[in-house]
Amino acid sequence: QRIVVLAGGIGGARFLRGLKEAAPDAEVTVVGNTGDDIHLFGLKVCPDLDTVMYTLGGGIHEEQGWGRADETFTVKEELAAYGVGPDWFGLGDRDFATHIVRTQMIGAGYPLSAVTEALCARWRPGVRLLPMTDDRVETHVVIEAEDGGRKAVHFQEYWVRLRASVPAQAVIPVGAEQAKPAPGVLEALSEADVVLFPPSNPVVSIGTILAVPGIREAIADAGVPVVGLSPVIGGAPVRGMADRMLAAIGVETTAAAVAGHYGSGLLDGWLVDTADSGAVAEVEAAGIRCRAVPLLMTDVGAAARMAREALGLAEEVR
Ligand code: GDP
Ligand code: FO1
Ligand code: CA
Repeated sequence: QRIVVLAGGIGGARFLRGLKEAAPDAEVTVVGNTGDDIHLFGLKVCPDLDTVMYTLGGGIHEEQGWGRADETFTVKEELAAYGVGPDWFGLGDRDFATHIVRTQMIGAGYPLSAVTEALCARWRPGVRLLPMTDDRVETHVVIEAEDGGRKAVHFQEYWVRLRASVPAQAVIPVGAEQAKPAPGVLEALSEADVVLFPPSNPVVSIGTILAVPGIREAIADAGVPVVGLSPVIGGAPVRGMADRMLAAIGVETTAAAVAGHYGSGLLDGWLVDTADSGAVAEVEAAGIRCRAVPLLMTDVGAAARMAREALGLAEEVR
């Protein structure tokens, strides 16, 4: 079975770990979000690709959900001693090595997809990890400026420096319109037996991937079941700032509203948490098959049960 998963960082990665347990013989291709990528200290950092790679490869900081286990911060301290910022983004020493290898290869002319494959030769995530595009796409968030006007900041500045403490007025995937899907993305979608949307951020993870021209069309053209899992439980994201991002695009923070945002033109099936069983009828009325099952990824076993439910729902709608 060939499964394609559109993934952000933590929500995507933890789901994928469950999917690998639930479908050990499946050939899984992950299309990863690169809109969160940021250039710091001359290095290219790809948080969502790295979160997937480290989580599936056994290098992740488990509690934090991003970055490396057993991390140290000597380089960060030395940069601070030079007064070289930004000081609000925490890059650890082990993680720095990844960004150095990546930046060096890109400087030598390799596209991000080839670089990601090279990094995965070490981590062996057990899935084919593709960036959504080799082109530069950067998610920016429009917020109120000090002078009362508007300004756009990088998504990482909005989330990590500002902790999403101010409302987002708009979310813009800068460069997405001109971006091309990375090699292998459209091919994987055309050969897929099922497409899954893990409980990733619907705006700045899956929404950004879908903003790359050709990807949404390839999903529809594949003609196979498309099943998603809600990242929203009981009217709030399980973690992160999805509520702020959804408000910026005028979508309510409910499991049903997220399904409606994707729409029946894209989604065939949708899983909501048992706490949201009241939303099942509303989602089904919108033409999307819906089931309420436990959706908290408390451990790999729980994530595997979610993956089995998603694959089961895919068979129901096939
Ligand atoms: P990010 O790039 O690290 O923000 O990760 P993703 O975009 O892949 O996933 C973020 C989303 O995952 C957030 O909106 C969370 O609500 C959701 N999420 C995290 N943990 C869980 C969980 O255990 N269950 C569900 N249903 N959603 C989760
Ligand atoms: N998230 C934070 O909240 N603070 C950080 O200092 C931080 C550093 C960081 C470094 C590498 C990396 O791969 C991820 C990192 N993250 C950090 C997570 C990241 O900003 C976000 O959680 C995702 O991009 C949100 O989708
Ligand atoms: Ca992300």
